[in-house]
Amino acid sequence: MATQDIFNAVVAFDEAGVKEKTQAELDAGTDVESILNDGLISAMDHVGEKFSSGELFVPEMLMAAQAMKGGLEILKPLLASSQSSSKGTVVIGTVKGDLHDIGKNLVAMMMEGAGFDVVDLGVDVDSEAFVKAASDNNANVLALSALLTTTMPAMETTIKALRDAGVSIKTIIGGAPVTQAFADQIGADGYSADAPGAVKLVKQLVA
Ligand code: B12
Repeated sequence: MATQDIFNAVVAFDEAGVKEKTQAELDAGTDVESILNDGLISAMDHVGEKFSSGELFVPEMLMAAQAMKGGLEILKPLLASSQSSSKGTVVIGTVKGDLHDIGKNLVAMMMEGAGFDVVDLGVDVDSEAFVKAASDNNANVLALSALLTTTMPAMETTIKALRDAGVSIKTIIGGAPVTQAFADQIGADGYSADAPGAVKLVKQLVA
């Protein structure tokens, strides 16, 4: 099975190999969904499981995600035209006052890898911008990241702003200082401590 070669290249953090094998597979006539699901996404699921069990760490997850992105770049135009692959839309960003984006980027990459459309608003995003993007994109989930205890209150402000604006959307939060208890306290729909967990959470919320 040649999609196994793509899987193996992602797991080996070999971005050039992923690109080359993805293109070769397309040229050979393999359908886009098989390349995405059996090659790229299953490899990221595998990496996520290894991370959860403590066999791989954040740098390896980032390298795998980067390698996978190489394949996604090649598939993206074809996926956009088929329109059947999107599992939903996620708006993501780091909250107002906070410039940390490594974890947020990792969550965004893994969401893309899992087949979601991701609208990444970047860092230092105020609640008005989150509300506008959630509404404009008719998004299913809003994902908020914060790495500073001083910026965590901006998550609550954003969730309140969504309610006040009457935008119906699931909210998830994360980042090193964030906890499930805090998520419960501010009325977020979900919390995860890591990127693979964030993907699982979103899959449950949009199911
Ligand atoms: C790298 C870093 C920086 C870099 C950020 C670069 C960048 N482009 O992101 C720079 C140097 C810019 C920086 C600046 C500052 N930092 Co800093 N920084 C860090 C550091 C060392 C690593 C963060 C990181 O990237 N971790 C790796 C990623 C992969 O992990 P992660 O972000 O936690 O993300 C994972 C999960 O949390 C989760 N996740 C993340 N987001 C989301 C979102 C959702 C929805 C979900 C479900 C899950 C999820 O999934 C991710 C992947 O598994 C941390 C220490 C630490 N160990 O956390 C301090 C740390 C966060 N920084 C800290 C501080 C104090 C600052 C500064 C105030 C320092 C200063 N005096 O200027 C400034 C603030 C700037 C600002 N306004 O934001 C403190 C925060 C203390 C606190 N409790 O508030 C920390 C904890 C360091 C410390 N021990 O004191 N920092």
